[in-house]
This record gives sequence, C-alpha cells and structure tokens, in this order.
Amino acid sequence: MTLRIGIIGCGGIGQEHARRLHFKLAGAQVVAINDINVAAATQFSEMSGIKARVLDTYQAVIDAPDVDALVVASWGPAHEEQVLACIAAGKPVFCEKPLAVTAEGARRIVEAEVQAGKKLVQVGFMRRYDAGYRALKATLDAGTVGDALLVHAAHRNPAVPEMYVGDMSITDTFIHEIDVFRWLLNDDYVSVQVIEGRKTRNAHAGLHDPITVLLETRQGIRIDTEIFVACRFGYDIQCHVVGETGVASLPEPMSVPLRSNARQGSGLLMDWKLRFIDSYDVELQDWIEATVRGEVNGPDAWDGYVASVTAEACIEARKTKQILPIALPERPAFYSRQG
Ligand code: NAD
Ligand code: ISE
Repeated sequence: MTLRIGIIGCGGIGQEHARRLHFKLAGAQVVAINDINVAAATQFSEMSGIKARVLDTYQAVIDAPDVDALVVASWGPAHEEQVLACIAAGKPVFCEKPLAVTAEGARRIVEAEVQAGKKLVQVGFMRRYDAGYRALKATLDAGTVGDALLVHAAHRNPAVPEMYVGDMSITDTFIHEIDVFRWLLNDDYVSVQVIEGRKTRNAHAGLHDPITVLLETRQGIRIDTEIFVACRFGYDIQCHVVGETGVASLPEPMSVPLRSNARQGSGLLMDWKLRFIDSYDVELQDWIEATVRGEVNGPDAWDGYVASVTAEACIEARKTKQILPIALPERPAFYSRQG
C-alpha cells in the first residue's frame, strides 16, 4: 500500500521531508501541499518534480479524500491548531517539534487524542532514530557502565538567524535534548536550573548565549547541558553518560582523520541538516510503515507534552534564577500502547 501524504508548511524542513517521502523512502507519495505562502508552495511543488496539488488551506489538505496522513512542518505556533484538526478528522499526523508552543496547548492535543480513542500523533524528535544515540542507548541498557549517574552534554550551533531570540535556545534547540535524555535514560525530570554566564560577543542583541541547563531526574541523575548557538566553530552535539563503572559517549559523526600541514585532526560539521540527515530518513520510513499498520511507533503526543512542560519549566527557571520543580502527571495508560 502507498501512503498518500499531505504536507502542511513547506519551508525548510517541510520541503526536505516532502522530497524524502516522495522520492527517497518506500511506500509514500506526497499528493497535496499547503503553505500560507501559496506562491512558494506552488513553486516548490513544480520545481521539485513532486507536482502535488497545492491547496489554499491546511484544512482542505486534511479533508482531501486522497490524503491518508499528514506531515505538519509549519511554524511552531500553528502546530496545535493543525494537529487538533488532524485528530478531529481521524487522520494520522507526523508533527515537527514542538508539538505545541505551550504545555497547555500540548495538553489539549493529548486530551483530544485520548478522547478520539486512537493514537494518531507522532512528534519529530528524530534523535531517537540516530544510529549514534541508538548505540549509546543499547550500551546503557546493557548495563555496560553500570547505572547512569551523570550526563555532560552540549548542543552547539555555529550561528542562528536574527529572528532566533529570547528563549528559543530552549524551545527550538534544547527541546531535542529534553526528549532524547528521557528516552536514553528511561527516566523523567523532577527539577531544573538555568544559568546564564558570560555572553559571547558573537550573539546578537536579542539572545543571551551560551546558557547552561541543569536537570535532575526521578532517579537522581544530574544532567548538565551547554547550549551555545553562536559558537562559530561547528555544529557539535556532545553527550557523555557517566555510569558507576565507566563513561559511555555519543559517537562522533564519521570524519576522516587528517595529518596535514603540521597538524593532526578531523573536520566538524557546520550544518545541523547534515548531522542528523540519516535519522530523518529512518524516522519517516518507520512512520510510514507504522502508519500503514495503524500504529504510532515513535515519540508520541505524550512525549511532545512532556517536552513542552519541561521547556516551560526551563523558561521559568531562567527567569526566576531558581531551581524549580518539574511537575508531571503520571503517563496515562493510553500512552503505554502503540495503536
Ligand atoms: P521555515 O520558516 O523554513 O518554514 C515554515 C513554513 O511554514 C514556512 O514556509 C511558512 O510560510 C509556513 N507556515 C507558517 N505558518 C503556517 C500556517 N499556519 N499554515 C501553513 N503554513 C504555515 O521553518 P522550518 O525550519 O522549516 O521549521 C518548521 C518546523 O520544523 C518548526 O517547528 C521547527 O522547529 C521544526 N524543525 C525541526 C527540525 C528537526 O531537526 N527536527 C529542524 C528544523 C526545523
Ligand atoms: C533547529 O530548529 C533544529 O531543530 C536543529 O535540530 C537544532 O539543532 C537547531 O538548534 C534548531 O534551531
């Protein structure tokens, strides 16, 4: 069976997902597209060779009888309304992160899905599909370094655009770590502290960069993460888990070791799109296959909700300069199953 897909939001990642779904992955075809910038969506549909119908509203894409499932890749503030409309139509939806820009919005999605009685929503936390993170998780689950005690992590981007301001270091960037650590450690968070240190002169006026986020988990694991989005030198993701008997680290991306010009070293990536490019493929192939089976196999609406609650607590902790508790309700039984 070919899964017929509608894309809502056809900017940077929407276009990449449309291309990979239509041309690269097995079992999917993009049949309809919407973007508030209709001209750009039309141009993309033609130039990419996908030649999907471009519809005037996202609701028209959801309602199209030949659309089996949706990908929401619009701006974050539009996600809640669009995902709720997919649930109301009973259609499966892959929503790019964040699920919603507020915890309250994400909770409304969880409630709507529970009410609908069927899991329909997957959130685009692609790191769970990255070969390096999967190898690290397998090592931790096997007990190779004993119980995890500490995590030292970093999320470094060379630069961010002028529109990236305020708490986007948390809501746009650190949100990936928020999801991947709880998956990696089979745990949830209980408290957070955010520290703003000396600001780099390379960050623009609307951004305090870098920041450090300290999370504590239910099991007492302490996680420190540096988020440094104007670091200039590379797109660099680090994760080192200190266990009782050793340290397990996220593998570095493959890069040819060089001895040249009296120096020894290897290259760093500069673009986040390349760092996790394979994981987007694995993520969406898995989504296609699970959707055809009528299942949600990846990060679900509950995971999106937990990420939003945690991000909100981080923002409040940053503002108040306090260590704040993170209050999460128990995971409903509905979210322990796949279908
Ligand atoms: P972008 O600005 O390049 O594209 C967003 C597109 O959505 C634009 O074309 C815009 O016109 C369109 N849009 C905005 N509001 C809309 C609406 N109400 N209905 C239809 N279209 C609408 O942004 P982007 O970088 O592609 O990011 C899109 C989403 O994907 C964001 O939520 C972002 O956080 C997420 N993202 C995820 C990753 C990842 O690694 N998983 C990477 C980049 C972006
Ligand atoms: C971007 O939106 C992403 O999702 C990337 O994965 C992340 O590394 C980057 O910081 C974000 O801006």
